[in-house]
Amino acid sequence: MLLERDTVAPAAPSDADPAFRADVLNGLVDRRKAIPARWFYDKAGSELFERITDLPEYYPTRVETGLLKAYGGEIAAMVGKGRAIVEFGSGSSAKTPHLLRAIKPAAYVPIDISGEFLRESAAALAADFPEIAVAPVEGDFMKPIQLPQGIAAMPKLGFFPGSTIGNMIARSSVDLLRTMRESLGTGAMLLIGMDRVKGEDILVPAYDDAAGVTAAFNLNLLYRINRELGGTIPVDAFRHRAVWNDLYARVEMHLEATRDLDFSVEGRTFAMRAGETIHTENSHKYGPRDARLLLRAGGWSVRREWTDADGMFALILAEA
Ligand code: AVJ
Repeated sequence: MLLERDTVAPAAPSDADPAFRADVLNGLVDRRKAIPARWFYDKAGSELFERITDLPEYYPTRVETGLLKAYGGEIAAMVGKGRAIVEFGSGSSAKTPHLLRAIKPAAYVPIDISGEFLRESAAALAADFPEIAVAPVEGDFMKPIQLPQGIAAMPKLGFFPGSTIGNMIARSSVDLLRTMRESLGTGAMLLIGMDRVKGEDILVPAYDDAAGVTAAFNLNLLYRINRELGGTIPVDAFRHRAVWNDLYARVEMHLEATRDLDFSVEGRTFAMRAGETIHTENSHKYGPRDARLLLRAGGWSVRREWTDADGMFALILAEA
């Protein structure tokens, strides 16, 4: 007797985010598999990222927060009064209070793709700063942003901390800087954080911590694919890898298959050999002149730069 057998997983009813679905399926079909880093940030991923920022090995958040605290007064003096602050990829908005206290803007617009996370942090900030109009915008900051009505007339200060720009290859970061310039309008300024090139002995542990939080952050992407796209990825057959790519001046994160395996996502099947990886993140690092050149290419003139004593991280103020 011929046994009936399910050969293909039934396609999940596609109430999934179509952009997520497209990025995952296109990324897995490629010979060199890669999924854009922006998909790390579902609720669990955003929470894991917050834990990363507290890790002893992950210096960027601590150093940048220190710079904001130390130089908030100088930044405020150069930025002037009456601006609205627009933060790109605000996440938990953890660094924002330091900037709001120094600059005392009329309005604050956090933009983030993780809607739930965005609303929670915006509400907390609004309670702490009752004199500032807080107007969150849920969306992808890579696309031109329609800013809320009330703040359209105010001059803007874009705030793009955390070296988030480092997730983009050069061409995309130039595109983004130009899009930001357009979204922010005439007379805009931009305060951007950029992580510096430094030794592998510091860079690699920052992305491969002893407690395994970064590994959990990376692997969470596979759980998200399984959950939201009806995937059958054997997550325990993957391991987290962080490597310094010197030619491209970036730390890369990968998910490496520890054995030959196959799985399906939305009814399509994929096979991977042991050692093959899914490339999940680039985190580019910049020398002082690299950073300034990138900003100029994106249409911004650098006004000033602040760094810590060890030159780990830079905060750069530019104007349109
Ligand atoms: C949020 C993009 C700045 O690249 O350092 C941290 C993300 N990935 N650990 C970074 C991240 C792994 C982070 N950014």
